[in-house]
Amino acid sequence: MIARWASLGRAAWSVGPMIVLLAGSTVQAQPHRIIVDTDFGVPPTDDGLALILALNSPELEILGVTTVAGNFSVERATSDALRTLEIAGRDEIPVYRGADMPLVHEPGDFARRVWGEWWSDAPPPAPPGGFATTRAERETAAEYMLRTVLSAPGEVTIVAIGPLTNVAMAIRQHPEFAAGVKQMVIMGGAIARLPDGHGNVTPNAEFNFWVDPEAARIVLRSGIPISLSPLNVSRKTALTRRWYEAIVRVETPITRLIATTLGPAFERDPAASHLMYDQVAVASLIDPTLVTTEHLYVDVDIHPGLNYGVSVGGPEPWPGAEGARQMAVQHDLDWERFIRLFVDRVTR
Ligand SMILES: [Ca+2]
Repeated sequence: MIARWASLGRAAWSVGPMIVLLAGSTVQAQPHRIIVDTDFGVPPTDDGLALILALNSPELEILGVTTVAGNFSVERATSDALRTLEIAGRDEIPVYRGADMPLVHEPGDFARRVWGEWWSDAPPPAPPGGFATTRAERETAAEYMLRTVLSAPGEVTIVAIGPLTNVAMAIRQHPEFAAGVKQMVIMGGAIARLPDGHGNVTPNAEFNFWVDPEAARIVLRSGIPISLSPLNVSRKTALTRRWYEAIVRVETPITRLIATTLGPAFERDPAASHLMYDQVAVASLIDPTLVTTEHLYVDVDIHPGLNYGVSVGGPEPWPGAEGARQMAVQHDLDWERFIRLFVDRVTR
């Protein structure tokens, strides 16, 4: 009998090793069946590289890609996702267009000045090589998530690497959705209690949660088992020229794309270094032993003003966070093993 990792007795986060020992031999467990929910951009954006990592990893089976407004408009996220799948030769994977705006957050002058074009209604620019010949599906992202999860309760994992608008809408649309999701890996938040926990869009707020704080709070409070990949762990990464060169040394359609889109940055500045936010979230599902976690209650401030979109984590609930749930918070990373896995997979 193959031991199910879910029975290994871990609390809020139950992903164990994908390889189980059986009578002295190693056996590949079933791949995680995942939906990738993303504010996508063509590689080398972190979403683009994270999707390539997922595509080339046998531990993961991508059921569908859902898009959301975040780094870019949802229209650009969608056309870039379709084109990237086409370049990767994986355009059989369906893409579902999601929310074009956060649940509540209205874009102001600050939003238009800082990073991110979630508010933009400009037509998407053509991705490298032109728009994909494939189209997004007719269903919305939330409809697709609902249908997929409710038809296979307890089997589908959502890897959410953008604002959480689509997932919050699915939770709101059906009372059994949250209980049906097997687990989520979420890139989002910044936890001041742990090292490197400052924000990246406001002093304390991380971008994904700040774009849609109300959605983040709905998802974090939903009871779905969550592994949170906040800025604390993203900041343990550095995609430098050394690793870029290891990638483009291998010739594939994807590495040629990366050479085209990332090469100029290293030509301008050989010492450039890029954080790998969404790639860590995906890698932590491929191999949970890559990250160190601490179980904390995490909640998100949805009050307009100073702390809008700020995530706060603590060992016990506190006044104002009575509805907060405990989750595994990633805060450290085995960098060498992570980057070697990343380069190996991206160059396959
Ligand atoms: Ca993202």
